[in-house]
Amino acid sequence: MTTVRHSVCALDCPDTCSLLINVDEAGQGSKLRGNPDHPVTRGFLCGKVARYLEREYHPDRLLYPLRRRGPKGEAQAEWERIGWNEALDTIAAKLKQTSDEFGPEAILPYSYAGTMGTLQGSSMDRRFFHRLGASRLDRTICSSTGGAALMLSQGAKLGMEPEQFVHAKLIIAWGANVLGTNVHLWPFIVEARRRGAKFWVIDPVKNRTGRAADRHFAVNPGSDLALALGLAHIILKNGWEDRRYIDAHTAGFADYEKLSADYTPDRVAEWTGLCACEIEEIARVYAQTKPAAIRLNYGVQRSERGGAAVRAVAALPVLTGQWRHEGGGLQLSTSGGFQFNRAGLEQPDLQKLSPLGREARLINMTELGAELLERTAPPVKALVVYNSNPAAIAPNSARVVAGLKRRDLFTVVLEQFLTDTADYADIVLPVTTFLEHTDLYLAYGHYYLQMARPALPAPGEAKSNVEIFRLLAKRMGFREPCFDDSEDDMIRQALASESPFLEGITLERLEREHSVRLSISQQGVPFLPFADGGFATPVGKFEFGAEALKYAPAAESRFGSAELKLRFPLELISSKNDDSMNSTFGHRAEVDAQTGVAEINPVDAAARGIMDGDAIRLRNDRGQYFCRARVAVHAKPGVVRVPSTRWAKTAPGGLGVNQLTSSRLTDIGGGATFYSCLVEAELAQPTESR
Ligand SMILES: Nc1nc2c(c(=O)[nH]1)N[C@H]1C(S)=C(S)[C@@H](COP(=O)(O)OP(=O)(O)OC[C@H]3O[C@@H](n4cnc5c(=O)[nH]c(N)nc54)[C@H](O)[C@@H]3O)O[C@H]1N2
Ligand SMILES: Nc1nc2c(c(=O)[nH]1)N[C@H]1C(S)=C(S)[C@@H](COP(=O)(O)OP(=O)(O)OC[C@H]3O[C@@H](n4cnc5c(=O)[nH]c(N)nc54)[C@H](O)[C@@H]3O)O[C@H]1N2
Ligand code: SF4
Ligand SMILES: [Mo]
Repeated sequence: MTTVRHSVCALDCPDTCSLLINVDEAGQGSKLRGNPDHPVTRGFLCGKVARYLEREYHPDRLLYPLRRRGPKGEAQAEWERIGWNEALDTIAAKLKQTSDEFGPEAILPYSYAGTMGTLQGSSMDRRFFHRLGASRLDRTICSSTGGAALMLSQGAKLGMEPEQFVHAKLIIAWGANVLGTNVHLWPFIVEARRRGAKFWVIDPVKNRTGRAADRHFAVNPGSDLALALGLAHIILKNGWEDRRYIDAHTAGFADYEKLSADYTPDRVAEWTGLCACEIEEIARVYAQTKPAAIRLNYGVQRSERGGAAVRAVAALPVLTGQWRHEGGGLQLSTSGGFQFNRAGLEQPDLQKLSPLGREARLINMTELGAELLERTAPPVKALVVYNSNPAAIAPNSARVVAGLKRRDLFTVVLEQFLTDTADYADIVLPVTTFLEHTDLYLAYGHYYLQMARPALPAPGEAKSNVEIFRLLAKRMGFREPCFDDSEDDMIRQALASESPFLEGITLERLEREHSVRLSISQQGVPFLPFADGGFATPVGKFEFGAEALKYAPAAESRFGSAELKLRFPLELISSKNDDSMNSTFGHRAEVDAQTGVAEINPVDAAARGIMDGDAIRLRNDRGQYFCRARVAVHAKPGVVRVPSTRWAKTAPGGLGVNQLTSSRLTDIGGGATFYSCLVEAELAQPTESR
């Protein structure tokens, strides 16, 4: 008999879908689909996860612990299968030795959101590393800049509910590839349009979403700060602002008004590449259409002034009082609604019991290459990677790889597949997928909290991250009771929070209902986070923060360093591939085909003798990337777009696109600047794939 089980998609996506899967008596899964009863999933999945069972049952899934035999970095390295006892003993002995010899901070955990599960991502693992006294990781690779911006301006990472978008009469996707990266917002946009709403896109690239929009505004990369201030300039000049809302709920307005006075349409036109008339039009329509919604996504903050840009965009619904209306406001993230008891889950106080006896140093994950190659006192001598594939996805990857190749670095990788990073491991541990373990899920694109139980049995000897760190803790001799906690214990601890948003939500209720709307408003009443102020900054008001908002072009941009611009005249945007998820589907051949291209404008292609389909090379001082040219107007002149990312090992020469990107940090939040990157393109045959 086939039963239908519930699960949750754990991939790093705002939609956090509720899944249904058919499971037969032997535990074999079939027919994965979106839960029709979930208010945001609405019965469909994205293309990449609709086929997730292909990955689940893939012959290359890791099933047993492995020890390296060959040299580091060889994709075809010989691996020796070992037992769990031997693997865990080896790791524990090596971590002890490292800690004794160099101090515990010589150990570095490296993880991100390979699973968004709260337990598999930030519970037992954190306890383990805190108790060790290992270096702490500053998880900056994705959203820390935008997050810091929202915290400074709004005091909370809260935004519109997706359900409210249907009420908007104008929706602007601002650096947000909704159809590619957030497809469950789309039905709400479709419904809004059916009711007469306009849908506009602000993006240097006319991607899938831009092509489906009523209007597309091709801004220069990194110029959003200037654009947002330019819109404010026009709105204020015409008196279209909402004075009542500003007076009641904001701080620093006078300085902001003064600053925006400098951002005249003509100047902003120059910086953004839009014409002054377009800027005037956006300002007028946005200010005069109530309600208007902005879907801002993380594309905008991946450049040097990305934090200021997010703050300036977030100021627009405040300036115009859009927040007062159902269907008005902005969504960048909803994750601030999920106010778990983090201290209970992660137990940072365990650091006091470590040999260090204090809080450990913080290492920025975006700077992994330099950290592995240059850090001293102590150097990083042991690296434990899980939920991430830094050899492919971290910027300036030539440096990352050089670090991973160090023979004196002991590297453990917890993985489902032999990724680029696993190729540099000393020990690889096989882990479960989200279909195989228990977890608790927040979301960053809606307000439903979900729990999933294992729907399928773990294959081979795969174990979950939680289980592995629990076993390692025993091996290290850690006796604190928190290392005995079960998954259910930890879910209860996470929910034991003072937050009113979690009121009435228990493990038992999650078990029954699978998905529970946070207690953000009464049943049937829309959640309007800032309709009546309610900003959570120290002063309780929206902080315009004018002192931090002055526009300056990024060093690596068309208005940046003249010397660089001369040698590398094209701006590279290596934004998300529509049909994969970072490097997670790197084993799929079609992902290589999709990501192995560079979209280049006909003007730029012609100037270089490049024709559609030609083998080309993108290069700068950091590295090179071989791919095929797709000559198309999708990328505006001066911009090259590479859909990202893939496994580097299946790319020509074993070189991924992050050979080109820089590890320079953003203005706030210590974030990565993937989209501030200058390159040159030229005809070139790819070198052999390794
Ligand atoms: N299909 C798919 N979905 C995904 C992912 C994936 O890899 N594939 N990844 C997931 C992850 S980890 C994340 S963080 C989210 C990210 O979701 P998004 O933020 O939507 O994705 P990005 O591709 O980073 O950027 C969105 C858009 O920003 C544009 N952009 C780049 N620079 C600028 C700029 O300076 N100004 C403006 N206005 N726009 C700019 C890009 O051209 C791109 O179209 O998506 C998640 N969902
Ligand atoms: N050029 C360029 N680089 C980028 C970006 C870009 O847009 N352009 N985007 C950046 C962004 S926004 C992000 S978020 C990062 C994403 O980078 P990563 O967080 O590294 O994401 P993935 O590449 O998808 O790798 C996640 C890995 O986690 C593994 N995994 C999944 N579940 C589990 C589990 O339960 N346990 C363990 N141990 N492993 C698991 C998967 O098998 C997969 O190999 O990439 C960044 N890099
Ligand atoms: S990746 Fe996103 S859209 Fe696709 S199934 Fe998972 S949560 Fe849903
Ligand atoms: Mo991300």
